[in-house]
Amino acid sequence: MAKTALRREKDIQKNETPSHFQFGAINLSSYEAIIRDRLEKSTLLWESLRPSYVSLTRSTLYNKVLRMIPSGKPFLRRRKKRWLPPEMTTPPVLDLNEAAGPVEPHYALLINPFYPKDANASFGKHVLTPSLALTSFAATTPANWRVEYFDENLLDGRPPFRPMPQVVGITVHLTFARRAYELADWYRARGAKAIFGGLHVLSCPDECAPHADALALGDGVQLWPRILRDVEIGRLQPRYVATYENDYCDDPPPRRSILPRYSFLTTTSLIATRGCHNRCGFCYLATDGLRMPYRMRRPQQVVEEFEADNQPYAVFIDNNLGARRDYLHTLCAALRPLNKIWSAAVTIDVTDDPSLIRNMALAGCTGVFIGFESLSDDNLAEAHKKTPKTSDYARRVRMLHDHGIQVNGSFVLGFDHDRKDVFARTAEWVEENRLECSTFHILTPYPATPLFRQMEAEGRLLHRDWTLYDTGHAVFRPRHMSPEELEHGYAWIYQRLFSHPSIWRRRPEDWQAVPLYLAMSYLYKRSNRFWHLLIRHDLVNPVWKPLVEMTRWRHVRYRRQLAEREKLVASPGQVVSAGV
Ligand code: B12
Ligand code: SF4
Repeated sequence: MAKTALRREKDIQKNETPSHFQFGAINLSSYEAIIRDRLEKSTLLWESLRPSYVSLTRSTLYNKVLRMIPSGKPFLRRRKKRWLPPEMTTPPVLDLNEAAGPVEPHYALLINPFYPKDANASFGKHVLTPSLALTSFAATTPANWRVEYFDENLLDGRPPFRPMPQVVGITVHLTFARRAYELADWYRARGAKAIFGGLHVLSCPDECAPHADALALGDGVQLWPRILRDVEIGRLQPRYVATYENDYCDDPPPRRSILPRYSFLTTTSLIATRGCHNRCGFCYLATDGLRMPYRMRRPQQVVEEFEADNQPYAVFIDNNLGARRDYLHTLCAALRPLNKIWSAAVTIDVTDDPSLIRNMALAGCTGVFIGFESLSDDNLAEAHKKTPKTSDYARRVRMLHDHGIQVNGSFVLGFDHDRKDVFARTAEWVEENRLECSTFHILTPYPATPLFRQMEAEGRLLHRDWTLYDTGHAVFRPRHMSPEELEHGYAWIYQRLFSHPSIWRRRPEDWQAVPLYLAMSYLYKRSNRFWHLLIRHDLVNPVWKPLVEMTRWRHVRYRRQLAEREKLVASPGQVVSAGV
């Protein structure tokens, strides 16, 4: 029965209208198997279609039902092995026989270590915008120190060592902790002092300690000048601790001048707030020892940083820019005169306030990154995420689209209420609601979070190889499928969302916006064979720039129309927003 149904579906997708297909009135019995399979497994669509089930027109049948992704589809084919350029998987070699050169006093080298890229997702996301981990505290370097930045992910070979820096500052996340240790060991053996900071240092300090001369636990902006002063006087301590409870307005702007400008779509990673009003059990914000109350910078400080970096597009890397709506309103008012564009991560409840969405659009917001996490209310409740009902998500997405704001949806796969149909259902929902971009993560219990403790207590952790805790691997035993099935479904959903039919199905309704949308999508989603070349030859910014400028131009025109008329009539601008 199922085989016949699939064959019939193939017929229709090939546009071969079966002989007994009647225009208008449909012989439902011949399609019953397909319809039942798809409708029953997609409760969301079932609810919307049930009333018209008996009187389906041909186009409804084609568009809503036959094109729906069958729940078993992810598992029909074997997983394809994907080609990866070696420089995207393997870090540059550190020559152990390399002789030590003289150490240059008062020279600090800041390193973002290499991490292997996931071939399922876009390689482009790694060069959208830089992390602020190093530039934020680089701004506090005393004037008598020279500071340099080196990101191993920009494929310029191994970090510099001639002259040998007096201090090497390394940011450490769990996925690249091993590489950070290798780098630190190498530099220390040749006379440099290695300082570690970042999230992994906070969650696993004892693991990090043997590889570093000092650990910075918490806010580097407060600690870095202290550390350098102690190096100067020869009294470096093994641990430095700072909280995130200070007034955020006192922080200097990040030192973006040390970043290579052509290596990113934009160097303007902005941060206006820290913390989040939620405390989801799987989020890094729930890490033991990390207290990050919601703190905001003055909107004018943010505006000045945006202007000073002289880029048309900025990415807010805040955990949740929308946690305080009154603040976001004020920030939007301050950003509006700039005539620039930006994107930010917010929670979907920003749509509770339609005037806020309008103000975001008027201020240049072209894209939001939304952690929907799951389409199951049970999963969200168990993760302690305060969020509107999932049945209302579609209406809220529509509201953002109506204001020319693209939606990059982030979904976590492998929660305890996820069954094997989660992949097809999620992909179907993303396509049905025309999310321009989406990011998927396999549920990953980060060390020192409530989720980690729960998985550990239930004996469900498979290992502690942090390199694989990159949200692209199943590192725990899911409830309703095997780890292999979870990884298989994850690979399938990316493949599906990066496919030509899926990109086309999610195109904007306004045909004038389609060419730009397609150019952005193809560069971002289907160019993994070329990204390493663009990155290595500093072409990332030159290639993206015309598309960004066109987007900005369209958006400025749209905003003007939006401001003039109370009603929304104009066509939206398009830009790909960052997905992490
Ligand atoms: C920008 C970003 C990216 C960028 C760039 C990443 C990079 N490594 O270069 C891109 C898009 C490429 C990216 C990709 C990914 N990311 Co990301 N990313 C972020 C984001 C949004 C901002 C980072 C940032 O700039 N923070 C602001 C700075 C100022 O804070 P900070 O890093 O904590 O640094 C402060 C201190 O820790 C300290 N400090 C840090 N380093 C050092 C070093 C020294 C020497 C000292 C003294 C102090 C110090 O001082 C700083 C100032 O206080 C964060 C979320 C967030 N808002 O933080 C996620 C986040 C870091 N990413 C995360 C993840 C999971 C990923 C991915 C694995 C996701 C995926 N599947 O693709 C990938 C892989 C990248 C990787 N392996 O690191 C997680 C990490 C979770 C964890 N426990 O490790 C985070 C926290 C998001 C989340 N909510 O879960 N990401
Ligand atoms: S809403 Fe997002 S940033 Fe806030 S706690 Fe939950 S996962 Fe973390």
